[in-house]
Amino acid sequence: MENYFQKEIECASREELTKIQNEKLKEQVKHVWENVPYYRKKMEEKGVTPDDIQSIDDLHKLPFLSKKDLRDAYPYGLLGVPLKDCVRIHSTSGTTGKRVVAFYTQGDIDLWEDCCARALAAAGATDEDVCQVSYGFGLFTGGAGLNGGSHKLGCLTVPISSGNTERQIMFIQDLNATVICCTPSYAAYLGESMKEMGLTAKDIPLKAGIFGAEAWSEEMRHSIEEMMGIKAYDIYGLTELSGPGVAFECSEQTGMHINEDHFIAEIIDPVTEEVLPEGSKGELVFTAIDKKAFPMMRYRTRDICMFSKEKCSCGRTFIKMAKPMGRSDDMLIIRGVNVFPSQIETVLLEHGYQANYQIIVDRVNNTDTLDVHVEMTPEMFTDNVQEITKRQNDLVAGLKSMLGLKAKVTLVAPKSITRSEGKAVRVIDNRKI
Ligand code: DLL
Repeated sequence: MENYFQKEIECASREELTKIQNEKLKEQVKHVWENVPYYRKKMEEKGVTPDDIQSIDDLHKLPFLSKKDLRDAYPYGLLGVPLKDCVRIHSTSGTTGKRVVAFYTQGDIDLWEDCCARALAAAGATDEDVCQVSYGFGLFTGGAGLNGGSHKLGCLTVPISSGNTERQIMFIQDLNATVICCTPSYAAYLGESMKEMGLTAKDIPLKAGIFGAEAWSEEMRHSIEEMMGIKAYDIYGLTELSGPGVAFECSEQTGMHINEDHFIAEIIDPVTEEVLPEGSKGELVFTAIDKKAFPMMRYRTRDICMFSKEKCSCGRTFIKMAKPMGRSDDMLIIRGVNVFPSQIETVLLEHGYQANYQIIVDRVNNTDTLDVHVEMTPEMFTDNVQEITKRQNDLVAGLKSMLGLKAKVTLVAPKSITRSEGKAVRVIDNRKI
């Protein structure tokens, strides 16, 4: 039986949802107009006033916000409430430029935790479960968000944070953890470590995992599910919009339901900024309609994605987003060809490798080079040069057919690529362009 946290709203009719969105949007536009001079100026420049926004059909009239705006307004320029009404900040893990700092009122945290509780419930969690939260705690939103959601649902919550893999496995076994939350790359690492310790799925009490914060493929899902004997659910979110829980997967596992009573989603053409028709692939844009301290209006996520409005067997009526297919800003352009790291990952997993790889891009004699370092699994590890060459050639052919590009593939020993306890570092771009 499907499990919900807030069934009434999660399964509301389209009419009810639209009514909620219309009302919240109007109120939110008034809120930013009155309290966020930075955004009011943008509206004025576009000749839009709150009176022009009467329903979600008018959303397209509003100006966008982008990462650049967040940088320009750093740190307080987009605050929607007095600082004394804020109770917490979180920040992105970005490595370049200023980090994004997002602010929360107690009410904002409350609705964020509701979103995370919905995600956990959709993965089958109840107050009978022990939920190990192995996302990082601190400025990163993963730990705090899922921790709050787990509390709301009444799970026995284990706020262990990431790292110390042996202790993670010991707690899972000793405390009988049934649900685990972490990045998919850390889940894969945990799975491998369990295998090395001689543990099989039967020795591990886990039944579900909530994995997100980075791209992961279907193949990786199957491999984690098999190693841990669980069902692996995807969860999506970003700091600017609270954190995890903007969208979450249900038992159907065919996309993530967007929490539409809190976030209105659009798909735009990243170049022309036009809203694209249903079913198109483009950049995801979100408007947070009831978050007060950091009210993001038409925020350009840079994530490339598409929606599905098909009826879902789980009973939820929220539209679904596909797994993000890459970011418009981490798309590599190699010899003029657009390459997403996720495409390379798909080829590796199809050939029986785990998602332990690194993509190294460089420019030699004015030509881009693409090197992919891939770890062999312990089962395929060998020092037979012929065997390794054959394996490498197979991957070169697979990548050529996926990308239309010749890559150099180097197979490396198991566990020789540095593991991440949070988001994995997949790409090293040495080009000085
Ligand atoms: O990663 C929030 C989060 C924490 C989501 C835990 C899920 C679980 P940021 O650090 O601000 O926030 O990074 C946001 O990560 O724009 C996507 O590019 C990427 N991302 C997040 N979830 C997924 C996912 C958190 N399920 C950025 N699949 C987003 C693919 C994801 N990419």
